[in-house]
Amino acid sequence: MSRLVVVSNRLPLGDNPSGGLVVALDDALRSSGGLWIGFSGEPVDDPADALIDHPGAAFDRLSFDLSPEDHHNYYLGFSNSVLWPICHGRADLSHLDPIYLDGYRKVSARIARLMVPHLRPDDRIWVQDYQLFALGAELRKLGVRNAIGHFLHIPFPAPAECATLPNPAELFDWMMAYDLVGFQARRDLDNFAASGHHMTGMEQTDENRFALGGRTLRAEVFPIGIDARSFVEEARDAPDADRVRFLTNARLMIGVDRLDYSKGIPQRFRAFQQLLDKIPDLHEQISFLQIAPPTRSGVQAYDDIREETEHLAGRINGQFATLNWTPIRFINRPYPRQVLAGLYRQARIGLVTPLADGMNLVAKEFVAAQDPEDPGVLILSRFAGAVEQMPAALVINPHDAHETAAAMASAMRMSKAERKSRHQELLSVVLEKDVAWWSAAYLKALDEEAAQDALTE
Ligand code: GDG
Repeated sequence: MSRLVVVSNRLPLGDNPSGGLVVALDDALRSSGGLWIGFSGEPVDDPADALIDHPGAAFDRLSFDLSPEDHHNYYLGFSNSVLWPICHGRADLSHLDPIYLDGYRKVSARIARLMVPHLRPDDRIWVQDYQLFALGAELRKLGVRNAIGHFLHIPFPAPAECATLPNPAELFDWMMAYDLVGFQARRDLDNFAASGHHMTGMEQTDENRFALGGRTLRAEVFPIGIDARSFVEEARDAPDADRVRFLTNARLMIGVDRLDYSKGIPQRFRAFQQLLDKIPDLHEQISFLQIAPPTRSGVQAYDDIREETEHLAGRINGQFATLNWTPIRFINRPYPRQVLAGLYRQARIGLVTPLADGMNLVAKEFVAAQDPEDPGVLILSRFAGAVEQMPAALVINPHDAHETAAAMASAMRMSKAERKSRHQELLSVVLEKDVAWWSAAYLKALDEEAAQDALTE
């Protein structure tokens, strides 16, 4: 079997794999003997002009360094202050600075150059996410003819959003360098087709085939899953000591998100306020725990969202708290995975209300963690990619505080029979379409493209 080479922005360097994606790719890399390439993690003043080997894992790992300037322009700049906001429908938060785009192109070209000496002719290369859109094109420029695939973990922008990029046509040139492009949801594939046609005249020649400038591309939906079976066990075995304790009979409502403006945290705080305003009977009966570890500090929009959410939580607590009850616990710190699993299981409501999200793994983790005999209720935004697979959740528009508050109230009142039947439906998809299914389905499609290329050469 040919070797799998995974390239992602960050190289997982811990001894044990953690997180669904890392576990899945770890499995895939072990089974075909593989190589994972990614950023070493901290910018350095004098970056090595070669990839650095990290022995000690079941597969090979090579990292690249970034200078502080490259890290600023490519990662904080173009990746997280241009592509991230625009792909999440927040062009108003983007910073269009030509230095960022130059930095992105430069780093992509450098990674490609450093990779080439390590590649074998029959390697399959799988590039992850928006930080590396341009890598395939840079590898092609250097004569790499291997099968190269890309998977986008975040939403693909619709035409109106795409038009706010500084280089919409170049984005499609980058994409066309791949043999296979994977998206999280049907919505993203449709946006890709519409935006590509609008910006560049890209033609859709078949349901999953696109043509532009003499190149063809297969694009398809592969919804990412979680390591569901291990999550079920982790939740079942989570220590009792790590639970939330209440002085009243309150039920727990939980949200777990990176502190990011795409996750709709202020909107859900306002919906909770609406609930407490409208239904005083629920005072002391529901307590909202929001875990939101900060990310990407140094990007202004992230500092702003922290301030806004802290302010809102303080105001709501000030208005409604009693001696025995704090309506919102807002914690800006990460917790170990097993603690989260136990908290999900304890919760009556899982709140997943992003304004835009590629998939959202928390929705799937919450479902996997429930006790099937007495499950909690998932409230899910219609803007999470997960909604395409999980319509049995209570689906809401996160901009609508009234609708979200009504869903919270109905989850509190929902009969056990209805909770069980919704949960059964959700759990079956989470178990069936898990992360191993995702990587296997993607790699099978990439292999098919590689075989077809070999025939036409
Ligand atoms: C991107 C896309 C897509 C969160 N807090 C803690 C913690 N987490 C874990 C969650 C979950 C993961 O982080 C977050 O995954 P999401 O899918 O919710 O969101 P993004 O980070 O934005 O991920 C997204 C994903 O890529 C995969 O393709 O689904 O749409 O935006 O696993 O549990 N984990 C621990 N402590 C925390 O405090 N241990």
